Amino acid sequence: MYTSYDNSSLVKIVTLLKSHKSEYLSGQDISEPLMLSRAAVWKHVKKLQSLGYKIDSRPKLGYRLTKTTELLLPWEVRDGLETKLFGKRIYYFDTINSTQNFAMELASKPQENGTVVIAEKQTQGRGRLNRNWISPSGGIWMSVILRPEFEISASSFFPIISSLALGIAIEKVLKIKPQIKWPNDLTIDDKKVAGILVDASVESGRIDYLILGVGINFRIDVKKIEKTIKNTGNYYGVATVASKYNKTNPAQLVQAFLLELERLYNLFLDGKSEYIIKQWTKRSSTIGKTVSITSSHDPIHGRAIKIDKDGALVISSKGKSQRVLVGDVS
Ligand code: BT5
Repeated sequence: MYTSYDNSSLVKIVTLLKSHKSEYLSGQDISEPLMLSRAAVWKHVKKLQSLGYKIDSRPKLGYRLTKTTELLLPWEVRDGLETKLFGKRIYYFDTINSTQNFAMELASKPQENGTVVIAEKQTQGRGRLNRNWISPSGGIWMSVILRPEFEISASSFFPIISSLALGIAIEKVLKIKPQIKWPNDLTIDDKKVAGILVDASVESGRIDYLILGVGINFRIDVKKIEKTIKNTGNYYGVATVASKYNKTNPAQLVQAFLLELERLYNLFLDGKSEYIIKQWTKRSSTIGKTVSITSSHDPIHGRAIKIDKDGALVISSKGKSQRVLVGDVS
């Protein structure tokens, strides 16, 4: 595991190499200011290379960083992150069962408000309703801890904020416009490109914490995942946001998402949910369509009219309108 508050020699070496991108730094140039032995510098450089940094190392010249890593290492996500709260602390794993589980262990501590947990791969990624979320490397699998000051009833609006934030971030960074399928799936060409899950802990009628889980198929093998999940609940095809030729670094998308999430979250706290609903509706593929909603109750068929201030979908069916808070839309 790596964290954003590690200030290890490894991080110091990356920072130094980044600030001298056009020139070689000798072993001594690095070892002296950081008070390391040259052997230690060499060991750290090897480690950085194994983490995906391309570092050119020449016998008489020294070391030069030619390409940064694609891994979502915490110091890479922090580098250029413009948020005030979200992502101040980041925990990173190569492999974990589920980022939601780890986030849950941290969530009761006040200093973890806004903390982000990221993994390269999950072995037991979770979807809603105990479904599985397939999480191979190449995706962005992350959880955000929030200790919100709003009422419990407002927590059902949080997936709306999150899906809108992710839609806007994907559009900004990748120049493609995903649609939002109620309640919180992001789709491209009607196939699922990202899923959102909110776990809440409530104590004596107040929200203790929320954990927002976001799974984004960033650069994954679509066919491989489709084969695995063809017969699972809420399956309707898989998409990926970046093709293998797209050079966008996933850290850029994480940064844009956290910034947008923070902006919308603050707007929500300021009572601007009407604005959020309007923006969400513009991107929604659900509103205005005839839909079927399946949940633990009887299926509902009708026309999706709007979402209300609680994030519930309002369906008009046989002349009556009905609010739905949970379910899958088809
Ligand atoms: C979701 O559930 O869409 C919520 C997914 C949340 C995943 C994140 S990853 C980080 C964090 N840590 C976790 O353990 N989870 C969160 P739901 O709407 O129930 O959709 C689940 C269904 O989506 C499955 O039954 C499959 O049909 C399909 N599915 C599974 N993996 C997928 C993938 N990678 N891409 C597209 N569809 C997938």
